[in-house]
Amino acid sequence: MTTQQKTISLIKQRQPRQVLSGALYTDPDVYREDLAQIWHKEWIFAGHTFELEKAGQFITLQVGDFPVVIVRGTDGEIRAFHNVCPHRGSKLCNSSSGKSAKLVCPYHKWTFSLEGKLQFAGNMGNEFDPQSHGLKQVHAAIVETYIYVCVAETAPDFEGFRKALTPFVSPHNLADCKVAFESTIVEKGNWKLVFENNRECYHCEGNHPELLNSFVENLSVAGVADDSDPELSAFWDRCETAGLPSQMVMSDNGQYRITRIPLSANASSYTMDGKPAVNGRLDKSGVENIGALLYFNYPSTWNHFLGDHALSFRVLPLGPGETMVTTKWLVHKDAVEGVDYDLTRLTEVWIATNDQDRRLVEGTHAGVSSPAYQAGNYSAVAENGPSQFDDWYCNTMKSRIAD
Ligand code: 3BY
Ligand code: FES
Ligand code: FE
Repeated sequence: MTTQQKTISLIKQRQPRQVLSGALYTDPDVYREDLAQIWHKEWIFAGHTFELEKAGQFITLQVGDFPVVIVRGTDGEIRAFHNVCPHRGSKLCNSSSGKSAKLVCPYHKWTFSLEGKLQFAGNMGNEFDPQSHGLKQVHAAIVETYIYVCVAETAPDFEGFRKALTPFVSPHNLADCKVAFESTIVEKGNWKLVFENNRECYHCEGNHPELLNSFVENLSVAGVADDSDPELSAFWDRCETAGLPSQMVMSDNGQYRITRIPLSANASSYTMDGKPAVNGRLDKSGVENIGALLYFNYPSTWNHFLGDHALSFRVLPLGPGETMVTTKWLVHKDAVEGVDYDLTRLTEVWIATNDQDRRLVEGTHAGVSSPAYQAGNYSAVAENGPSQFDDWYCNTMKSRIAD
């Protein structure tokens, strides 16, 4: 049986609302197919434009098998390249971010312009044509400071997502932001467990005391709310009247969802007391309590936009049982640490929450690795989110692997 046949037969065994079987989380062949059919084909969130403010600033990331570098050119354009030297294949940039006038390969010092052209290659003889040895470009697309990359030869449509997201995020003025703090953790669990965990708050009551100072579970989080909840409708109306699109939007295939949710009664931010962490506001709506605008885009990101700051989360798979989660706390670029915000106060809730989620994911990965694990069923009340994620995953894999 090929890895494709094995993967698709496991996927086809899944019943509606059933949790995935153990092999779908742990089998290295399934992981290979997850990379081939999803991570190597989809648009993946890489970072924010304001992390690459000046020419020569770069960030790197690993998209499955593909090392990628993203750099701002001297012409101001942001480009993504395969982070692989066309000489003998060395990785070009090894740090996760930096600034450099040229991209110089550490091995034999081939030197590339910020636009990817080979400008120097010593001792290559007269026949050698530098023009045909430039860096290989990777698709890049930007929406509201979010840089997405796609390592496939042909990238899927980005415009539908761009059109959906832009009106929601644009009032939050992310272009005026900076990264106040960034954390990267490695969770010893499959990437699908990380996203399933993110898609429900059934576990919040028992695990996230800090987050629950402000977060309240809401059906629209799961992407199943109709507008029959009068409190939610009133909240959406209030925000939309003030120029903040809020009512839930979900893509037809379930890959992305955008919605605004109210926070608990006296909270407007993810802090221990629920009060803002940052002086000043990102939005200009004038509405005091705008709750949290949430967006996820499978397979690589979920996000929260509050009145005073925003949070982006990036998920990258490192192996069948290892996933990297990078969190960025975004504040207005003029906000001064220690004056306009206290870094501990800004970050403590989600640092604690991420660590709690890491432990849940790791415990679940260990459990689903047991030969005794049998796939259970999601709650019809509290677990629509992870069930929706699994539907998207299974449907996407089915549509790409012929049987
Ligand atoms: O528990 C979590 O990871 C988060 C909280 C906000 C959305 N999600 C349910
Ligand atoms: Fe990059 Fe040789 S591998 S210069
Ligand atoms: Fe959680």
